[in-house]
Amino acid sequence: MLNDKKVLYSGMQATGTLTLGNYLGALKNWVNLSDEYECFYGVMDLHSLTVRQVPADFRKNARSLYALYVAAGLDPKKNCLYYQSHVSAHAELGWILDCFTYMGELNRMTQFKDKAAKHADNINAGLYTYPVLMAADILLYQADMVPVGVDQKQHLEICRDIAERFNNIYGEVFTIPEAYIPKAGAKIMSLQEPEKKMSKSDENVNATIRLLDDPDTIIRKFKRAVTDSGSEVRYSEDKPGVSNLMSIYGCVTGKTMEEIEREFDGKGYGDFKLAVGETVADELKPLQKRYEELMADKAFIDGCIKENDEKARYFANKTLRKVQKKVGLTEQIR
Ligand code: ATP
Ligand code: LTN
Repeated sequence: MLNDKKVLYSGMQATGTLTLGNYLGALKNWVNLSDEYECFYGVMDLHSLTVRQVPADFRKNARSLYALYVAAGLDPKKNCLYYQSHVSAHAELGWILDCFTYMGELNRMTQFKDKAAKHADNINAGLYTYPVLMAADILLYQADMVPVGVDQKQHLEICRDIAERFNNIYGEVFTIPEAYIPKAGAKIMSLQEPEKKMSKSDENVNATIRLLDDPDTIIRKFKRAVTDSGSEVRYSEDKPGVSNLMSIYGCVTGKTMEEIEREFDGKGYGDFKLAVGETVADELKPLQKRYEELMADKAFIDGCIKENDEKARYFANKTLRKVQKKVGLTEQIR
């Protein structure tokens, strides 16, 4: 790298407007880590194609995702924020790594099983090899660390296995990355079915808080959130609904579960849900304002994308060339 900072890599799919889960599990931590590391954050548009997309909506979602990265506090002059599909090395290394990944390994991936069950009419090969493309993303930039929510842990493990296998054959080509999974917020659950993770492609509007929801909508959704029997605000396994709301509140305010229990001692679910709603709405206000400004400034966003795509290409191609050479592909005659 250009300096001695360690490298951080992460990204999200452009499959819909980000949820509070994406924010608390990933984006907020990215911002906190962005000074300390040399950071690359991708708009993972190739991964998004594993589920059928409507082209016009998909383009809008990708752009909106890019603007949300910036609005959340990632400075595009310091962090490399780019589109995955604009760097062809991802697909190229993805193919090579496919040849170093066993079907037995991919058969164990729980995300594949979940998505295959959800999209039974479109169980495509991309969905199956999704983790290999993800490994290529990370390994191209020689990332030391990958901040993600807990649902991505298994993908990080297979990425490490592929990298180690490759290094064992060809020498130290890839840096072996570590997952960074936050202690709080790593798995925010649906507001309607608290046993399921909050997911941006959920069709039930009341199940997710979107980062672009207005304050009234946010408060209304929290008021309607499914809670458990009883009326006590207490963190426990048998109270998944309330515990999820407490995790959200804790993540945003920095308070511990005990502090929250004390704060709402003797108060009912109604007061608690209202407090969570108001706190989340306030947290998101500055991000939403910045987002509107950015979406109105086409030239600025276009300039950032162009500059960062080039930077990403430079680093990614360096690794790709090395890999091509190692496996014995012949160099192009220039
Ligand atoms: P989709 O519904 O399309 O599968 P998603 O909401 O699961 O999307 P991803 O793009 O797969 O979002 O994930 C982006 C990042 O957000 C990842 O780091 C992932 O671990 C994290 N993340 C997603 N959902 C949650 C959640 N409910 N809680 C915490 N982190 C999450
Ligand atoms: N699979 C990830 C998105 C993703 C990613 C990556 C995250 C694609 N490539 C590389 C970290 C590093 C998800 O969040 N669903």
